[in-house]
Amino acid sequence: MSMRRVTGLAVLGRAIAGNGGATFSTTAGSSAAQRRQILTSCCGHTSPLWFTQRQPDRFDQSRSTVARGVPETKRFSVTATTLAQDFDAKEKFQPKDVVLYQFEACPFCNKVKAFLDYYNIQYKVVEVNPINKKEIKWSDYKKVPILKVDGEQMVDSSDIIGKLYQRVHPEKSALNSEEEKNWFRWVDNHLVHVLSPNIYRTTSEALESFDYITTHGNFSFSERIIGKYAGAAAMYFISKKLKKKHNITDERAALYEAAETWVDALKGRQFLGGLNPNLADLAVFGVLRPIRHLKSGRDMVENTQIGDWYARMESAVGDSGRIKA
Ligand SMILES: N[C@@H](CCC(=O)N[C@@H](CS)C(=O)NCC(=O)O)C(=O)O
Repeated sequence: MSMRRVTGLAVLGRAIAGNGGATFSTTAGSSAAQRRQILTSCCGHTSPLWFTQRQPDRFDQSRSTVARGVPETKRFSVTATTLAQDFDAKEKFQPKDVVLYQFEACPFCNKVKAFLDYYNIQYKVVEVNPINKKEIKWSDYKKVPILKVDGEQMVDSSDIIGKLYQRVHPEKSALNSEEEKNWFRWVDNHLVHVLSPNIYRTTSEALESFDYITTHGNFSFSERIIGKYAGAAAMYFISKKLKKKHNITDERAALYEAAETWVDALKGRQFLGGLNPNLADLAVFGVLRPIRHLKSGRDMVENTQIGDWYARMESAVGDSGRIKA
């Protein structure tokens, strides 16, 4: 297997947990261009304009009324109205042709998928080969996710979610409260960085992760077989560097702490959004979904309180709107 393929797999491996800008020396023999590819491949952080927009909205007012505790008799009707509004919103925006260009395990792509699934938007998936990225040659943007909505190209997971939200809820703007905004950002700024050191923590976990990545991703037969071992070995070492870069001493402790921090943020509510998930709920769920059934995800659910919220999210998000090719 060529070094180019190994580094390509390493790119995807790092992409699964969205670690940007790590420096490392484990791919001895890789060219400067290949190293540059790895250094630039992952997951920059942007603060799109729509983060700063804020507007009160009917929907959130009714939600906070419930939180403040209206009398039982009124509560049912407020709750029912809130749920009905969310249900209506889910049916409102139905574009004809939605195509997601993605890496199956990329956290940013999974944020977008959680949104599409929650709002029952049907979409096709084009799995991009991380090594040659030939499926997105047509675009000037060289990362995933890219979403095409009735021919319109949208890029950057947060921008995509912001734009889609405004189409689903034209009467309001995305990220309505400081709380939702801050936790939405926390996903990109903190949570994704904790994932990679966990899923490649030991050689067997790195192999388990690459087994998942290579079976779900777009790889040729030989890339799949060799990539599993080469990618796992590369990522095992890279993840140690990432751990240092993000000042993580005990990766599992950091994962559990992130999970508990999130549960604390819920303050006893079903979702951060109250009775329904908001964009921060969807983002946290999106990035955790690919790791949930890996050892790190199983450990996280066994050792923290996050399992109940995760299960509620699974049922709120429901079946995927992904159209089988
Ligand atoms: N800020 C972007 C980050 C996207 C990103 O870094 N994607 C990675 C995969 S997780 C990628 O496409 N890397 C490949 C490359 O840059 O060559 C977002 O939120 O969508």
